[in-house]
Amino acid sequence: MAWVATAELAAAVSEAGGLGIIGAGSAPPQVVREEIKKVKKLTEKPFGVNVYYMTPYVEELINIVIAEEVKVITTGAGNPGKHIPKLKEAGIKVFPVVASVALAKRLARTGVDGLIAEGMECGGHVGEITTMALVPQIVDAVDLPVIAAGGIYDGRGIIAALSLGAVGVQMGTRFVCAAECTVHNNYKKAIIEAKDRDTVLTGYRGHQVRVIKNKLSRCFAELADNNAEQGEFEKLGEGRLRAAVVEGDIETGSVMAGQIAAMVSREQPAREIIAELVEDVEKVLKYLKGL
Ligand code: TUI
Repeated sequence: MAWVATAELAAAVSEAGGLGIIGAGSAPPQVVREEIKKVKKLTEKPFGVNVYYMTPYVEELINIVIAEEVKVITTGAGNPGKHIPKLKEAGIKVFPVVASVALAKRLARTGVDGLIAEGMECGGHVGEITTMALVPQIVDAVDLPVIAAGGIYDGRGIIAALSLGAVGVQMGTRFVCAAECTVHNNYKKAIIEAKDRDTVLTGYRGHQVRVIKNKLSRCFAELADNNAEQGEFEKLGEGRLRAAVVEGDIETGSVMAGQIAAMVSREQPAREIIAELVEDVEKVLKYLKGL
């Protein structure tokens, strides 16, 4: 979660028993390095960094995670294949996010440690397949641990993911409303107030981004209706995530959130969210045994 998953949130999640991840997004490499240093001051637990492959800084970011001895990296929005040998040599666990079986199979041959199968219910940059359909296909296609992402809010979602063959889950949207998440309050409020049909896919074909509907998403829809060129989509989207996250511009900013935004009803500390998830999983298991 670029701009959203900062050091404070990553440290709080790791402290609470999860694996906190810093979202590098398209931030300048020096900013990411500072975030990494900040997490190290806040926790001794392992944490990860997500490298967004559409940033122009991929090479620098790879060198930074190696130099800072980050334990785990996840990758998104691209094929990290060429960097795997270098990362593995440095002893880093690598979990690329994949949205298709083809890329999962390709990356499985490169020595990655596992894959994150992300369905299109999630917020931000998405693929085309839902979590329910994608996870079992990837589980069957590779001999690696698979983590499910997209559309997971509570114990029901976690058990569903495990039933599909995943060994764990990645959650974003619910943690945007964690107390430790430093996004602008307007951003959290937009998620808390969202209803089931309030997110929409925006952007150029093949580069779809899920956001909460607003003036910006309507402008994107207009571009799509007019068959605009990719460059026009890029121009409209420039700086819009930062505007929403930092300035709280939720009307003309890009309020990235997944479809489970509708289930988020309040801000909670990360520790409370994780404790609630664990308790909820036990409850769902009991329910299933009673069927
Ligand atoms: O990366 C994400 N989600 C993100 S990154 C992000 S930052 C951003 N900032 C401004 C505008 C747009 C985005 C917001 N959300 N998720 C991981 C993800 N990766 N989802 C889908 C994929 C993916 C898609 C295609 C991974 C690989 C892929 O393959 C490309 C290829 O080369 O085969």
